[in-house]
Amino acid sequence: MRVLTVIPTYNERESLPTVMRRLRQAVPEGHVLVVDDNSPDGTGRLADGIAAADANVHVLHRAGKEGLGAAYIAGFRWGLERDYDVLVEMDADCSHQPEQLPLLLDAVERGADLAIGSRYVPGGRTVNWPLQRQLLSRGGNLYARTLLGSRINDITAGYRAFRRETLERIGLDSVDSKGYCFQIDLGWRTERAGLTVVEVPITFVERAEGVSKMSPDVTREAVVRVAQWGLGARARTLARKLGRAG
Ligand SMILES: Nc1nc2c(ncn2[C@@H]2O[C@H](COP(=O)(O)OP(=O)(O)OP(=O)(O)O)[C@@H](O)[C@H]2O)c(=O)[nH]1
Ligand SMILES: [Mg+2]
Repeated sequence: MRVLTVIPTYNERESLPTVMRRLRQAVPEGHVLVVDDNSPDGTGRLADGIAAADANVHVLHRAGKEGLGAAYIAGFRWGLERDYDVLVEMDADCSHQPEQLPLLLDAVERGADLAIGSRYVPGGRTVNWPLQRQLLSRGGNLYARTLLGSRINDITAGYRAFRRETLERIGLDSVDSKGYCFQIDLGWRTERAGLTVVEVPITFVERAEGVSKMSPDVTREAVVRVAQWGLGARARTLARKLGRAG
C-alpha cells in the first residue's frame, strides 16, 4: 500500500520537527504531505527545509488560513492525483502518536474503508487533557451521534486512514465544512455510503508545544451544521415515507 499522511499546519513551528521525525521513523516507507496555510511563524519554510532533505516529504503551500477542512481537501486531492492507496489524517502537534499509525494501516489492510483512531472505544484514552476539553469532546460526540444517528463512537476524531476509493466515493467536491465538523462530515458520509468504518483504540496526548487553533467560530460551525444535516436527513426520510404512502 502506498501511504500518504497529510498533516495540516498553521503555526506549528515548535511541533513539526518532532512529529516528522517520529512519523518517518514509525512508517519509513510512507510519504508525508505538509499542508501549510502560509503560517506567519514560518512553518511552511521549515517544512520546505525538511522536504529538501527527505524525498518522502512533500509540502503544499496555500495562500492563507482557510481552516482544517479546506487544507485536508487540498491535501487529499494532491494525493489522489498521485496514486496513493491510503490517505491519512494526522495533527501536527503529536496528539496523534505516529507510532500508532501502523494500527490504523493494519485495519485498512484487513478491509476497513475508513479506520479511525478512537479515544472512545475500549482501550482508547486521552492523556493530559483538561476536564473542560474532555467534556467538550464527549459532548460533541454525543451531540453528533444523536442528531445524525451515527454509530461511530469518536466521530470528531482527527486521526484517520482512508482507503482512496472511500474518498473517491464520498465526493469531496461537495464538502465545504471548514473546521472540526469536517471530521463529522466525512465520517457520516462514509457511513451513509455503506462503507466499513473501523475504530481502533488510540492514546490521544494533549499537545505539549504551540497553541490550540480551536475557536468559538469553529465550534459554532459544527453545532449549526450537525443540526442542519440531522434535520435534513430526517426530513428526507419523512418525505420518502410520505411519498410511498401517497
Ligand atoms: N493548514 C491549516 N491547518 C490548520 C488550520 N487550523 C488548524 N490546523 C492544524 O490542524 C491540526 C489540529 O489543530 P489543533 O489546534 O491541534 O486542534 P486541536 O487538536 O483540536 O486543539 P488542541 O487541543 O489545542 O491541540 C494542527 O496540526 C493544526 O496546525 C488551518 O486553518 N489551516
Ligand atoms: Mg491538537
